[in-house]
Amino acid sequence: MSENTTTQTGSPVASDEHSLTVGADGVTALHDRYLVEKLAQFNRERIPERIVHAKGGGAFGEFVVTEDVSQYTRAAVFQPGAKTETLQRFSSVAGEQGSPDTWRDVRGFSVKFYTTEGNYDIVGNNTPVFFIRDAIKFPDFIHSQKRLPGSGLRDADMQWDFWSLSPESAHQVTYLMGDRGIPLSWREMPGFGSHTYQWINAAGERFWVKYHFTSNQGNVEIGGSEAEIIAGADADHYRRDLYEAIEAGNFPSWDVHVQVMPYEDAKSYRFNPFDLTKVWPHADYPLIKVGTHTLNRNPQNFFAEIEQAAFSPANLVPGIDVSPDKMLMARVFSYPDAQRYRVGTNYNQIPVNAPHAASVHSYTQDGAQRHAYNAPDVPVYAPNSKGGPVADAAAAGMGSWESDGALIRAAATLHAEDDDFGQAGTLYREVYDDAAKERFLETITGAVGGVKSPEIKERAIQYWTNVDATLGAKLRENLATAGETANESAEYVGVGE
Ligand code: HDE
Repeated sequence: MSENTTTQTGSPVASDEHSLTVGADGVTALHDRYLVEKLAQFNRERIPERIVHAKGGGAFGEFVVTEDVSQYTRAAVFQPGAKTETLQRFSSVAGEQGSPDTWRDVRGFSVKFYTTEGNYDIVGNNTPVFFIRDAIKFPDFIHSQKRLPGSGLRDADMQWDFWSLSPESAHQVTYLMGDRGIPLSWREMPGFGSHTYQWINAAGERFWVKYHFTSNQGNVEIGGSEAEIIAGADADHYRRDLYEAIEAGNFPSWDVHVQVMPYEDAKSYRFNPFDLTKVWPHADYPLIKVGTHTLNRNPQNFFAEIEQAAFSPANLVPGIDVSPDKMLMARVFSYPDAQRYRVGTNYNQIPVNAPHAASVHSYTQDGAQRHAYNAPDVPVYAPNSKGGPVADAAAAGMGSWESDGALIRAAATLHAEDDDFGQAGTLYREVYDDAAKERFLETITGAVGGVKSPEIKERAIQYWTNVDATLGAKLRENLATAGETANESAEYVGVGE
């Protein structure tokens, strides 16, 4: 037998079909407390969607360490044989909550590890690089990829104006306009931590690392026209694919690798290793396997467990720290700030965000929606002589780096081979085969073809000429012959972060 419907405070209610009225046809009584509660709760069902990465999906899983990387990090989550519960969320960047999954875009790849030393989050993407290298440009970048203030429409001119005036974007845009821009599913794409992070071993030695998640389902991509059909037929294609695969017991997995750079190499490496627009070629720093991450459990409640999931690069554990990447340092502020606004001050007490295997002892207290609290005899201040929790630098296992100088606003130091277009050109020339190059040209012809301003269009052609002169010439030729038709067939790029 099913249970009685109740109010939020647990008392049985009379009807889910009829409001309380004066006679069958009369006015509605305001003291129909259940009707009022039901409508009021309904009005408050939505929380602000994420400003970026609004559309997504996710699942729970397990990370198992199969190798020994203990010479690089003391983090418990990466010690040989360790098994850790995880939550992963995938997302598109620029589209809103209901936007089609298969719009061309970068995909978010966030993993929360519920480790014995506290939660550790890797909040990355399916590409190893990013569009910009200084956080101060991020809001402008995102504005240019979202919607015009007047019409509320996406706009190719804004996108290409920003990109062509921000040459550091070339490498990421080359990934985005390439096959990587539309995976067939979240299961069939790779993930990257993208930034350089710091690992610290038990002896206190420091290393720079980059994370790579290699899909055991392979990387499968689809073309623009197939993606458009799927977008129309099933806007939730990725979300459905992941959910159904897991329901069917077909658990997707990724092998987790790191590239490890000795601490001292950073100073003289040919690319600035803290520049998020650059990769470290594998020939310089090969992939070292760590373990395997498997998703094996669907959420029971999408809102409670996925929408309210709060990922942050600030969620670090002993033996892992950030690096001097200007983007990363700003993200450490931005994500918890976003969660306090989006979910609420005490968002870390919601079950999906609370640590599982570690316990919380802190001097923070109160605030909206507080659930957890200290025992009454725990002092509310530190330092104290009453046996309250004590901070311990050794236990925190923090990283560090040497830094000195006056406060200035300047670009980071260029290393020997740093330039904006070099690695983009290498990706296009050496990684893309002939067929991929053809598809790439077709995609950028459609995308640049959508630009109305001749000045911005010319700058966009120059941008691709800087990536590769032959590519630029072909694009110019295509746009000239396509003429007006290029405008009509412009591919919409749902690109963002
Ligand atoms: Fe994000 N980003 N981001 N980002 N990002 C957010 O956090 C931000 C960046 C990424 O599954 C927001 O909770 C700034 C790089 C993912 O819930 C926000 C900067 C990379 C997700 C935010 C960046 C990412 C986000 C939106 C420039 C890949 C989804 C709401 C410094 C390496 C996480 C929220 C999830 C989400 C800010 C750049 C990936 C606003 C300021 C680089 C996967 O806080």
